[in-house]
Amino acid sequence: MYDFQRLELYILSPISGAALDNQVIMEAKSFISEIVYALELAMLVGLFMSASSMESVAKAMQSIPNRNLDGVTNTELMQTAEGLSLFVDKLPFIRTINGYTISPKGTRLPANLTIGMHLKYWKFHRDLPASRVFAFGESASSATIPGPTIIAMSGVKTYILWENFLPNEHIFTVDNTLETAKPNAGVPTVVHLHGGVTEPESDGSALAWFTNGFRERGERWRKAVYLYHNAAETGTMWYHDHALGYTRLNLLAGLIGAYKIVNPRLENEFRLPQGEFDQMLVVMDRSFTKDGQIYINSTGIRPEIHPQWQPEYYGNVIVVNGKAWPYMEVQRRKYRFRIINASNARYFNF
Ligand SMILES: [Cu+2]
Repeated sequence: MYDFQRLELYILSPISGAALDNQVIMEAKSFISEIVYALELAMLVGLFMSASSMESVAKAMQSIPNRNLDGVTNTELMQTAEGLSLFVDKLPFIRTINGYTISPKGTRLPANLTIGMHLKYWKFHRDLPASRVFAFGESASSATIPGPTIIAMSGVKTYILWENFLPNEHIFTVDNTLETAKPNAGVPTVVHLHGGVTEPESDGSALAWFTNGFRERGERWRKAVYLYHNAAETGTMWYHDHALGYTRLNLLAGLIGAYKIVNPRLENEFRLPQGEFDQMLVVMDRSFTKDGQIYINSTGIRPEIHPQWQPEYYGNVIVVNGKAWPYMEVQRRKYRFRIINASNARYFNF
């Protein structure tokens, strides 16, 4: 637990000319130690939330009229959020998958990865029943929220077969009056690498969606195995679903994961923390019903036009690396934090 209010922000020089990279160093004093966080912002907009500012969010949420939202009230959602003790779950270190291989001679070579999208149950908090989610992973049992962090090597290609194992029915209400992907059955998905410099046929066009087993495909679908050139020198990015009309729901369900391009020469030059000290923080807000399910109001703000459409989503529980209000044990040394705001609409303050 740190008092993030005391963070100070310093801008270091960008490590490359690429617009994707801004190196930011934040210096923080905690009751344990003085630690330095390095934050790499990759086209990410938003600030991040402190433990102490969560109370003010809770108060602001309470001022929202307590409409009857398809049987679930804001009071119930707030009670669920307030019932969760802060800092009881340990911050998970998201599993990493290398997007490259190393030959016996030490040459870095392209890797072929297979990552699926699975329905599973996920514990967001010690005291919350498991929630139904959609999650990225190599199998349903290993799938996580967020999905595995892919570590790509600058200049070395990564091939990924993205597979859809999702059920016929979505876990949220789909508004079919909107312009959406319209398969006969199943949940349409397609993966976009946010911040990537990617060839069009691998870029996750909203119209390149596909359902379970590629049974149905959108008009822009071209191929199953996506190619990432990893042309940037370094970068912190994220991958997420991008299917037409489904993106907000599929991300809310959990189809989010981090992706970083590394360049050992540059990172060594700047002596940046590596391994467990190079920590990805994927931040997202979610509301939960008392039985632990992710909640989105499906009554629509203009139900006479679009019965389920909600333009934005604000949840009242802050989730980092898949756990609500986690804590992190740190050593007395430098850490690098790569913070991704994967919320729909919420911005964060330190
Ligand atoms: Cu994006």
